[in-house]
Amino acid sequence: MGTERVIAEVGEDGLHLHACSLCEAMCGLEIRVSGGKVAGIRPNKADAWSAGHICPKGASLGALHEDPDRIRRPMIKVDGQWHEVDWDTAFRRCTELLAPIIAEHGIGAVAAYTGNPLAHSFSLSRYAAILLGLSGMPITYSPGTIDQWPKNLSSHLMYGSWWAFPTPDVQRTDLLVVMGANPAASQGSLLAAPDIMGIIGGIRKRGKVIVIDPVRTQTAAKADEWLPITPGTDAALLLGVIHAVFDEGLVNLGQVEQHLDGVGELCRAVADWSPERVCAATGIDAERIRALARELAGTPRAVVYGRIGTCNQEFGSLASWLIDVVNIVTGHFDVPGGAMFATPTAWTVTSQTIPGLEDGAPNFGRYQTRVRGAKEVLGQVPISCMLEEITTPGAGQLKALITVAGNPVLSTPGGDKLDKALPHLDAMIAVDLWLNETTRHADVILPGASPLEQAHSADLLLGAAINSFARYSPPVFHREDPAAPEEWEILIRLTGLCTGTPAEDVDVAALDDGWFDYLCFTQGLDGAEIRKKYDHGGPERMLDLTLRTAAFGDRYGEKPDGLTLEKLKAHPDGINYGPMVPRVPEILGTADKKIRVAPQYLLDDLPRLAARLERPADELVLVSRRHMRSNNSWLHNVGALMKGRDRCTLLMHSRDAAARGIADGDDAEVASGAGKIVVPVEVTDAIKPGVVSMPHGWGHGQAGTRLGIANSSPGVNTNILSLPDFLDEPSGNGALNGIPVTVSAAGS
Ligand SMILES: Nc1nc2c(c(=O)[nH]1)N[C@H]1C(S)=C(S)[C@@H](COP(=O)(O)OP(=O)(O)OC[C@H]3O[C@@H](n4cnc5c(=O)[nH]c(N)nc54)[C@H](O)[C@@H]3O)O[C@H]1N2
Ligand SMILES: Nc1nc2c(c(=O)[nH]1)N[C@H]1C(S)=C(S)[C@@H](COP(=O)(O)OP(=O)(O)OC[C@H]3O[C@@H](n4cnc5c(=O)[nH]c(N)nc54)[C@H](O)[C@@H]3O)O[C@H]1N2
Ligand code: SF4
Ligand SMILES: [Mo]
Repeated sequence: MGTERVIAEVGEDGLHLHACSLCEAMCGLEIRVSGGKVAGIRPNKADAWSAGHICPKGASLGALHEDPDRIRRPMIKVDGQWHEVDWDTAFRRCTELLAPIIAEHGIGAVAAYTGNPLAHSFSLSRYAAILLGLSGMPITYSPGTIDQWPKNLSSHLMYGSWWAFPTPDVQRTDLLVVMGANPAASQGSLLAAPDIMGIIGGIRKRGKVIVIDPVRTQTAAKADEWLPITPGTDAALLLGVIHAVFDEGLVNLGQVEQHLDGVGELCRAVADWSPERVCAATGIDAERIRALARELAGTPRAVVYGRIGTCNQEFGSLASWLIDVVNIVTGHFDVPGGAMFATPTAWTVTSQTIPGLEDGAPNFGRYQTRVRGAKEVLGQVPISCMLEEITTPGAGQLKALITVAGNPVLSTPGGDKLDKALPHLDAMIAVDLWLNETTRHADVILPGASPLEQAHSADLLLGAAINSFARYSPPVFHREDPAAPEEWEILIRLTGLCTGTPAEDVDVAALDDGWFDYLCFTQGLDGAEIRKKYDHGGPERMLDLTLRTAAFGDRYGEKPDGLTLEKLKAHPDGINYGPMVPRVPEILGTADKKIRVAPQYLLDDLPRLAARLERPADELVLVSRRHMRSNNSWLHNVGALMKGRDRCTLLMHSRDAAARGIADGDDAEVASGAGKIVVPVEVTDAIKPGVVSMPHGWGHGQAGTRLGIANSSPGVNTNILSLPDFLDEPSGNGALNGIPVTVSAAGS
């Protein structure tokens, strides 16, 4: 490999090996530091996982770190003015604000919203669980219910394991069907794979790639075939495919056959759903649907992969379930080249079963929301409920909010109304790095470290990784204030505060030990004994535990060659244990170790889909999209990523535009049952007529934010159009795709 690399110590000039925390591709990076500043970021070709892949976002981590707008010291708001304060003052302020609310109204008046970056931080994700689990807050919110909740639900019901997601084995498949995902932008979701578009290019060379999406995305443009589908009808299409598989005698249950329960019910359930019945609603010919069934059944290594377009929609749970069913009935489940379960190198708290929900029971609605009466599903209620819980007076009204790494004002349905409601809270504490559309409403902002001041190790995403992989990267820089608490400590202090101890007095080490002991207990280990092996607590101790007690771990000496954090640190390019392996039945959490292919809870939702087929077609519906150079709402403050033309546009088919007298670049007014926005139109033929598409995460330029670059190209917030009660009913997930809208030339 040429000359030996010399790796610099934390904070020193020279070469650092790090990893990008922005998406599931988890690219390994070489970061050159000179004069205490980032001099260059390149892909690490020797990385055992990503082997030299990078995208423009990874190269921008230096700009994120150096962003003058990034919050570096805690801030408190007094009489509407922000003041930087020391940490002790900030924690005292949290106590002053929260303690009286809890004393008067109880902990039920406090809620937390924990956002997407948690999934990319081994530390935040492990410690957020303390806040969510031990603070006593009865209801907490997250973007999970505008993301993958339908998939959690189908995995819970089918496999008795709510975070076990069948992952397409893209490295070894010869036919990939992509539904409602655009990896060319997202780089893969619930599919951790480095250079996913390179892998897809490889599938095309040896086989075929089909994209089912209302938009001819960059992924579709690079595929063999694009099947434009009517938004929200994936479940109907999949039922048609499964019907054809049974009808044409193509069923092949493969090696999981003996582990399946409910195949008879499945066969009866799909009997009514012929391709001929669903073709009009889906917009895909019956013959094409039958041919798809034959292609899938006839290709030894084939797989259907569905992602956010199949979740964030009216029938997300049915679609999530049926994607797995198609893979099962065509012999592409738990086998190389099909849908497989990953073997994570470290386990996460999400692998724990929720008490009362063992065995994949549909035991939901254990509590309801106060205002809407929305039922809890897997411990979450729809995020759109948070607004009404703040604005509706009465016993149980939400008086205080803690946000951790989230920007619900831009990211969630009705964010514009949330924006108006947040100032009415009695207290709001934000754990965040920027003064943005949400955090501007806080009373206290507690900043964590920049991505280059944090150690990195893959976490949640290992559960959907195409190779079993582990890597630990130390921070590149020390924090400016070496005494600043890390985010895990902030979360522990807030947890303590919720349970009655002033934040500044919380015994951080005791809570950390208690949580560690509990995690040890779940592994059959005695925490007090195990703790003796460590001279410090915190996330690294937690990471070591979860590595050592996972599939490749040394189990504290039982398997001397096994993985430990120490060993991982000696391999800065990471350790790759190779591709996915069959895991049925061992992975199943169902009592009888069977896969439930036809859960009654989901069968009960079929009449709702049948009613949808009878509904007259909407004139126009809105779907969402992502762009390679953004990351939900929070990368728009990086100049290098904002170059080029405006990305916050409405994509509209030329026929639909012409019918409304709209030309490319014109401003249009888009209206839904929830609100109205004005946005420039990009006229195209790369979208199904009757569908328009907008990116989310825009709508900057709000007074009181500190986002110099983002605010100069603000865009508009598409979630003003999202309907708070338009849901995938079984999971409570928001339907942010398929929203009926009208579009007219602005000012007409
Ligand atoms: N660059 C970048 N990468 C990201 C993110 C980002 O914001 N920017 N966000 C990250 C996050 S949080 C996530 S969850 C992932 C998501 O990753 P992906 O699931 O790949 O998400 P998108 O790129 O939005 O692609 C969703 C596709 O679904 C299509 N679609 C909409 N409605 C329907 C429908 O009813 N049926 C079908 N079949 N398709 C439909 C849309 O047209 C779109 O092309 O990306 C992650 N990666
Ligand atoms: N219309 C529409 N809306 C959508 C979607 C869609 O497809 N369409 N997708 C949805 C999806 S999948 C998701 S996941 C959500 C995302 O919803 P959110 O998680 O609420 O939104 P983000 O924009 O990811 O906000 C991340 C926040 O974390 C902060 N942050 C970044 N890094 C760190 C860190 O290390 N520590 C801390 N404490 N804070 C940090 C940022 O400043 C920002 O405030 O958006 C959803 N909204
Ligand atoms: S954002 Fe780009 S560089 Fe970072 S992990 Fe994803 S693909 Fe890699
Ligand atoms: Mo997401």
